[in-house]
Amino acid sequence: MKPTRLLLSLCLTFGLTLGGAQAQTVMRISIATAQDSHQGVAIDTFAREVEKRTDGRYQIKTFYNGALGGEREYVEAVQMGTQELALSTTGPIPNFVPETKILDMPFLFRDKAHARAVLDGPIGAELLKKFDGRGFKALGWGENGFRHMTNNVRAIHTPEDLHGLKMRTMENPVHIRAYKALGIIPTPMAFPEVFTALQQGTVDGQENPLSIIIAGKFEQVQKHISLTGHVYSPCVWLMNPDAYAKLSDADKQAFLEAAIEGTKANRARVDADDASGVEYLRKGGMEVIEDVDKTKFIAALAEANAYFEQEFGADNIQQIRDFK
Ligand code: EAX
Repeated sequence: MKPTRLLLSLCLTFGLTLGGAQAQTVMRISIATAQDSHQGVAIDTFAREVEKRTDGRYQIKTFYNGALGGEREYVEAVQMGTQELALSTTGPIPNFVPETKILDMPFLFRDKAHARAVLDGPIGAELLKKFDGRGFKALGWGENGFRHMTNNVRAIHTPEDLHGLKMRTMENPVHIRAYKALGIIPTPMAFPEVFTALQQGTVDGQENPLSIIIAGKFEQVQKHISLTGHVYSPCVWLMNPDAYAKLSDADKQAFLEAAIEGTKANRARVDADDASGVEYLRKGGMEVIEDVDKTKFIAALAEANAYFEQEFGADNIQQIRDFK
């Protein structure tokens, strides 16, 4: 029996298919790194969990390697509503939600356990609320990892070894101020351009977690890495607030839980990369400096830290440092 025009128009109006099943809503999420990475496994898990937890009402199309632009571009797209979801590091986030800048301070976190506890606790929850009203619904925190210095000029043992190096940085004002204090010549650049810039010598080096260095195959274009661990880099799950508001309460919960599952997979991959990364990069031909005296780097940042205490509040910084 041919469906009547009325039946067809009712289906189109209410998003129903002729079989009666509800039509699927397709959303997009993107990252700047490869699918085979700690961020790739995060969004793949998220996509799978959303579809499972919404009984297929939502399909999440995943995009990798900056296919939808660098982090700043796709974060803007989520804010404008031309893209529903993103997983971004806090690199470009200070341009949208300045309150998060405190998280980007060098040597703020003792280790990953400390950073994860802060982000998963009341301090992290309070910062997620700061995204409201700024054009985002922040679904939760993820992880990029502790950042390390790589370059093609010299092995980095002390801050003095950094003097004069032209290093790519994220477009992050906290990082840029800190790295200048270390004597670096910072060159802010979107991540998709970094490999070529290193290959062509436009910059001497860059800084990123082992997970990024491995996924980005930087051992092919960088000779030296020093495990400075100078900054802990969070990720954040972002959703366009109008897209979030349209979800039923049950589906809102499904998206929040999917982000939690995505972060579990993300953090597990960071732990795996941290465990195997040094040997992997050595085998890939990099000189790895593991015994970095961090106290010298912290001392060289004294002036920058004094500025950060003024900007973020010494008490707020201490509250994070003391969090157990
Ligand atoms: O997701 O831009 C960066 O350096 C970030 O750490 C990351 O690689 C992009």
